[in-house]
Amino acid sequence: MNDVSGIPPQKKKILIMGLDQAGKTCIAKCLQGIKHLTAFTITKPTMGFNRITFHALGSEFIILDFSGQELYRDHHLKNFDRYVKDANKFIYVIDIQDIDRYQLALDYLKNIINRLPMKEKAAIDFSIFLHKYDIEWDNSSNKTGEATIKELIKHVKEIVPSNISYTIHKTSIYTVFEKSFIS
Ligand SMILES: Nc1nc2c(ncn2[C@@H]2O[C@H](COP(=O)(O)OP(=O)(O)OP(=O)(O)O)[C@@H](O)[C@H]2O)c(=O)[nH]1
Ligand SMILES: [Mg+2]
Repeated sequence: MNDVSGIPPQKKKILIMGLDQAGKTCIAKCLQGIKHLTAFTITKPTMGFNRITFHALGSEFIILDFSGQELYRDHHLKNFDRYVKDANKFIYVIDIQDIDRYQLALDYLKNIINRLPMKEKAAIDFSIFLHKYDIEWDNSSNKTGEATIKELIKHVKEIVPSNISYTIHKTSIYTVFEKSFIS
């Protein structure tokens, strides 16, 4: 479909992966510009994956929001080259409050990277979200908490090969509402 200028809108494909409960569906909603609180409090686990299409900034965005449940992880990995084909952005989400499952999250990341085709390895915009980095969590985190995150980042850097360019972000859905607070 053409836009008013006659130029076909650019399609941008974004993949979001990570373990179950990491916050991927909430992040997908943030990316769509959804900001009503119930969208983040009433969530149910994704089955398989959600395919979300929306238009913004003159582009058509397609988000593939994958379930992180164990039941689906192998299937996603087996079909990963098909899903990731022509993707512009890949977001891997780690729940930083789920310390007990850091290793599992790192193993899954490693498996995904191993299956990344050469073309996408070179071209994809790759981000790792250290998610649920809520203000309260940040404020309450003691030196041990900070050290744990530093260790996690160190492991992420060991896993992602140097030929992939990537960025690491501290994220929280609560920052979406930050500007609405009066005092
Ligand atoms: N504290 C906190 N909770 C969050 C944040 N983002 C999401 N959550 C909560 O985390 C839970 C899981 O969120 P989802 O977005 O459904 O998680 P998911 O990664 O899509 O999970 P699956 O679909 O099972 O793979 C929900 O109860 C959310 O409200 C965040 O930034 N901070
Ligand atoms: Mg989900």
